[in-house]
Amino acid sequence: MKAWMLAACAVTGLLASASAAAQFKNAQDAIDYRQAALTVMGNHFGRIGLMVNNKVPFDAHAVQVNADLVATLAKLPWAGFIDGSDKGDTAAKPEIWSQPDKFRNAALKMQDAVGKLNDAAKTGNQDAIKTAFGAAAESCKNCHDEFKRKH
Ligand code: ASC
Repeated sequence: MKAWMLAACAVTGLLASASAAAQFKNAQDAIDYRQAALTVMGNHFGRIGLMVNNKVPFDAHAVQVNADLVATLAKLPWAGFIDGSDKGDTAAKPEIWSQPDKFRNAALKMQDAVGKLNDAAKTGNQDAIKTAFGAAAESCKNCHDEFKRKH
């Protein structure tokens, strides 16, 4: 990628985050948004899980479609963790806001893991998909263990 492209992406990223809070009516709206994003992402991740765990027949094309969706959807939830949205109908722990670097790192790890799952999906190699799926699931679990309250 050319340097100017990276710069353009960085600026777009900054604008996306700068406008995030203004995009929500209130804290609950932001909570609803991030939960919706995580629900849809989990649904498509789960479809791959069914194949990886031999609950439904392996279909390389279905893995590709779902892994590509997951990689895109994984970018979404973070804009919903706005200041003040620790209060409301949420399982988000206060550590998300008191340890933002740690939370950001966990979020980036997940995005890296689902990016690798998407790479593996493109090869169609079942073993590579299985390994990458396991690592991605682990990144979900790690973040939930640290930052999501158990009901
Ligand atoms: C899913 C899903 C999660 C993760 C997690 C992996 O399919 O909805 O939250 O996987 O259970 O440990």
